[in-house]
Amino acid sequence: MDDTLVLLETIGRVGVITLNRPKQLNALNDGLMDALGHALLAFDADEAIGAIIITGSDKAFAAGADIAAMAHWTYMDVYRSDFITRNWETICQVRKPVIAAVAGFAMGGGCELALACDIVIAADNAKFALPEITLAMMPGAGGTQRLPLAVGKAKAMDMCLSARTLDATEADRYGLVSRVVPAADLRSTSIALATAIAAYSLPALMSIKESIKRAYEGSLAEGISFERRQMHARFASSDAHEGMAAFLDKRTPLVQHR
Ligand code: DAK
Repeated sequence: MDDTLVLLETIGRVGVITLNRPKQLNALNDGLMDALGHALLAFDADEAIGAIIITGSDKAFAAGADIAAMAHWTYMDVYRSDFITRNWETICQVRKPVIAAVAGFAMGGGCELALACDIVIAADNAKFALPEITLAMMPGAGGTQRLPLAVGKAKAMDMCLSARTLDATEADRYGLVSRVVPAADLRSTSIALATAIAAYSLPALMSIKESIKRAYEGSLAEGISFERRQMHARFASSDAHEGMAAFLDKRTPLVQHR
């Protein structure tokens, strides 16, 4: 495992995980998701940790799944390897509170990662989108299920079907984030919040988290399973391969509706 892909800090009872692929705007690939999952499980198992923060850089929380990695995958590749399910959802096993501290771009899989966290603190420069449709792809890490729960069907449809980007203020108004802070205060606010949470009784925190998740996750598993297979099928689409190739070539995709 490449342990440079996430940076780890312990601040009192708070574990901080910083996504660290700056040149790719923290685009999420298997290596990064393996490292993130490993770090999450380690902090979750650590008796001295009461809350966890996931953050990125000033410019990007994460700009989505790594398009360069996915561009040549086929349906058989992603179906047989169970892409995403295999190693991207470790965060769902974490019992301690997880805070996403988001500055800059939270696009695609990055937005989905934030949605999978328990609390989202947004810097005032944060941007949220599920722009997979521009690649003839679709959200595949829970976005079509968790986004409507967060913002409602109408806003979720708007974001997923039109690739609309929300700024931090809109994301706050729609309920996608918990609060917005000046970018310069993102780290200190997130650490202060995590520290306050981590001072409370851990079993009580875990019980509350588990109960709130129960409020909506009953049907979520089924929805995500359905979404995953739909997303895998995107790799059978020539438009999707053209969309990803066009992004990498920095040109407009030629959409043929196939
Ligand atoms: N993947 C790979 N590289 C990326 C990337 C990405 N998602 N986003 C940015 N980069 C790279 C760029 O290619 C560029 O690399 P170089 O050209 O320097 O080598 C570098 O990061 C800097 O990006 P830009 O030059 O584009 O920076 P800008 O500030 O001009 O623009 C941007 C920032 C975030 C607006 C832009 O980079 C952008 O539009 N990025 C793509 C955003 C996007 O479409 N994200 C969604 C990706 S699809 C699945 C589950 C989940 C998913 C898929 C499948 N399954 C269950 C199967 C999720 C899919 C997605 O997330």
